[in-house]
Amino acid sequence: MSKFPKDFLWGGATAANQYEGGYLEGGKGVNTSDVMVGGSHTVPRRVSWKNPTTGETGFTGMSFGSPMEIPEGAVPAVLDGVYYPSHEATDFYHHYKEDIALMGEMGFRCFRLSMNWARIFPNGDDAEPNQEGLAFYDAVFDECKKYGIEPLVTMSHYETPIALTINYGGWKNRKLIDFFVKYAETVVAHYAGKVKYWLTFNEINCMDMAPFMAGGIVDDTPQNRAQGAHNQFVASARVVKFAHENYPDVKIGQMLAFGPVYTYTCSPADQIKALETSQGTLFYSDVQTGGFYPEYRLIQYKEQGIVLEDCPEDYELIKNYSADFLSFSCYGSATVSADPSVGSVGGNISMGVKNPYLSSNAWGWATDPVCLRIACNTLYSRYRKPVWIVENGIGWDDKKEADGSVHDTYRIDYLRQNIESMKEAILKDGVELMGYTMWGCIDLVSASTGEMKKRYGFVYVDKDDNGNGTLARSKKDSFEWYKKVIASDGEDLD
Ligand code: BGP
Repeated sequence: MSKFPKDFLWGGATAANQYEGGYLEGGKGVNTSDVMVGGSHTVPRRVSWKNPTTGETGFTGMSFGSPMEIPEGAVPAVLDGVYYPSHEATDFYHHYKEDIALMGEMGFRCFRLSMNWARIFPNGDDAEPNQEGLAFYDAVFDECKKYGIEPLVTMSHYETPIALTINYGGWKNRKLIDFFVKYAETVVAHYAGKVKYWLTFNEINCMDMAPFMAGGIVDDTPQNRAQGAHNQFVASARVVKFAHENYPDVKIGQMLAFGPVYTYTCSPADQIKALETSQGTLFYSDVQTGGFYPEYRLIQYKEQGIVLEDCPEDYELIKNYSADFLSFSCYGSATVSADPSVGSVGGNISMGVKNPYLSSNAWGWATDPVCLRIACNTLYSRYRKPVWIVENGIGWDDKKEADGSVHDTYRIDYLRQNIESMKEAILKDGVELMGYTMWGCIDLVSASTGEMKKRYGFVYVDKDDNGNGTLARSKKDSFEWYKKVIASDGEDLD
């Protein structure tokens, strides 16, 4: 048998902060992604700030090797005359009918999108939700239903209402737990019957690399990262509890940024390096999906003098209400070396050394088609819970021809090999894999660089890095190819 299961959830993935646009429309508040300007693969993205008393303005890095430093008295802020890629993004807000129709045409069974927290609770701590925001997603889910598309909804994908950063310090503050849980309970209840699958935080382990993106935290210290992660774990567990007690059909999943870790050589020192690097990621799934705080992390906290603001009930919640399934993004593997002279190269969030067996795209992300099988096995065997690949794909500076076509053979080749790898995970290894949503199915803004030219989609969107373009949609060659893949349940990959 060379087919995927009939109920396999084929589809694509997006995120509000990179796709939706509609900045301040329909009562939406400002969020952390709204203050991020664009960069490139050599220039890191920055955050704009303003001192409300003196009027002074400026820009700062936001991790990924460019530390966040905002002067005393200043706060992250949207500045006049500055271009912010997320404000319009690729305008799903006004194109959702057209886009969902294209997804329907490809035969999508699932569409992963995120809900913009500040569209529902504009300041994060509002007493009542914004009805216009709720109505927007109602319309989106109704549209999905027309095509038989199951939504998979991330509650927070790299955005936090900016007022929660300014007034509370972001996720380092335990008060955020209550605000998030209120938001989550509101949307789970409101969309009951329309949305079955939810993810609480996108790539929760990004807290260790970019806490402003992951948790609206400006003062980036090991203590604040640890507290921010802890607070998100507790919030996730409370959401699982709420869903289990009130909406037994609803499933709440974890979302982890994951890539198998390879050793550069077979030296024992490299194996230890790989073990420790893996622990850095698996800590997040051990807690959220496994339900336990692993000893290796607690020992580290002790050594670093990190003391969590917690209470015994936190650990009871974490243990009793772990995630129903484990979803993850996987763009490739990371290769590590214990020898600093080997040098490092950038990768998807995590750094690694160059693997001589793998090729990379223009942004230096190594592509490793077989690693999905390894990733599925590692995560499934560790927790014995269903897994779901909710991001995978290849960023490319696609060229649109005069007739609107895009010949993205490289994308088809990449996806074919990745799909073969998943197929082996299911058919040879028996992994319970729920679905596959390719990242950025309709072109959108890059999270790491803010660029438009790092495109992932089956559908090209006419927009450039400076915000110019008609936003017209056109099908790439991969569109028809993916349609055929889905229609044949993954059998026809030619
Ligand atoms: C993941 C994020 C996404 C997405 C993707 C591709 O880490 O969850 O938001 O953007 O990576 O990254 P990029 O957009 O930087 O190419």
